[in-house]
Amino acid sequence: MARLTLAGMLAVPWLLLAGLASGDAVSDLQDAGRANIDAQIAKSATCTKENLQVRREWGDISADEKKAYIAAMLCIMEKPSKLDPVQFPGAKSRYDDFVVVHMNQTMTIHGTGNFLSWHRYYTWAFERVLQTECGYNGTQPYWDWGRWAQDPETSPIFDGSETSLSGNGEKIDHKASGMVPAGNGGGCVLAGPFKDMVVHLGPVSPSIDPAPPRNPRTDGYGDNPRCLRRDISNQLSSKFSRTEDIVNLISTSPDIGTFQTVMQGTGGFGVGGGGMGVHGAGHFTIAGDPGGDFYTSPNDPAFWVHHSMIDRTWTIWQSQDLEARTQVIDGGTSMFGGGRMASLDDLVFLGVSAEEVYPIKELVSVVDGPFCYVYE
Ligand SMILES: [Cu+2]
Repeated sequence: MARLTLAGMLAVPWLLLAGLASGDAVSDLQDAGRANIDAQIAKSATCTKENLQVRREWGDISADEKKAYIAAMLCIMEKPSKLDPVQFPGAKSRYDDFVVVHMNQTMTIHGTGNFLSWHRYYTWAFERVLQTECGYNGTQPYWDWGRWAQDPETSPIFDGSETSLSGNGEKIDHKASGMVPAGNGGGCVLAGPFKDMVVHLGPVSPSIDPAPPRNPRTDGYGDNPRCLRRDISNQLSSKFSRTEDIVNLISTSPDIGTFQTVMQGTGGFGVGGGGMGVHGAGHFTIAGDPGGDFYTSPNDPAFWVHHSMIDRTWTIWQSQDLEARTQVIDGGTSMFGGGRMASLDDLVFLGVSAEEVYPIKELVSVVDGPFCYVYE
């Protein structure tokens, strides 16, 4: 706690300076680190200026680009699953394959040393499947939480229009669920491209009132067809994922352990506490079912813009000092402890979502290993 309070105090003069500069303070940090990434590209044998992909914010891409991304997602929701239907009867589509791999590994990829690298590879694998199996020509967009923190419901991501990722759920009478406040929706998503989406897997760890129907199987892999529900509001985003929260996270985390812990939330919702962290704030701003379910959250189509922003934030943090901040991880191998410390040589498996298995050390740079992309 003392360290976080101190970090908060150190951030104050920085924020005052940032406030005077034009533009977004997170983008300023991104721009400041870009030369370091460009220098790395110049030395790379696999990632060059020619094959470099650029990921952009949802609000900064054109209507046609948004529609192409949405169409590719709808396309992989139509492609058959590659998983065994006896073992995973609820996995109906290629999209569901990604949900299953996350469900399978939930306990060993959160609050662990591989959290950031695992989700980087996972988001990249999803982007690649959109490109290779559904002819998508674009890249994975991201959701800049700070840009829309005061009113996510009217953001171009969640405004319910045909160029959004669908909007809030229908407003229903409901209560808070654990740490998740009752938002402005709670019911089925009724507008936008994903209004007819059918969720099959889970729930496993739902955090929405009323609770979704139970899965026919205790492991959540059974078929449990239901609507997509959301419960969006600004209650968390306006407190925990503002631009200044992101800047604070990036500029006051001296090491990877601090960075990933503060990002994932350290509890302590008062002044100086880590609160929900930008990771939890993003997930529980979407909320609902499956968005608020720790295991099945990737089943909400907005998962990917959120995790792309997680990855962007990590990339910006790394780019401030690439030498010291690339080949470093911290943490164990199990969420509940009891495992050993994670190692850069630990392998990341994504089952049928990605054929290649990489050690973490090849997944820590956005311009090395399988990756060749930057954020703008
Ligand atoms: Cu996850």
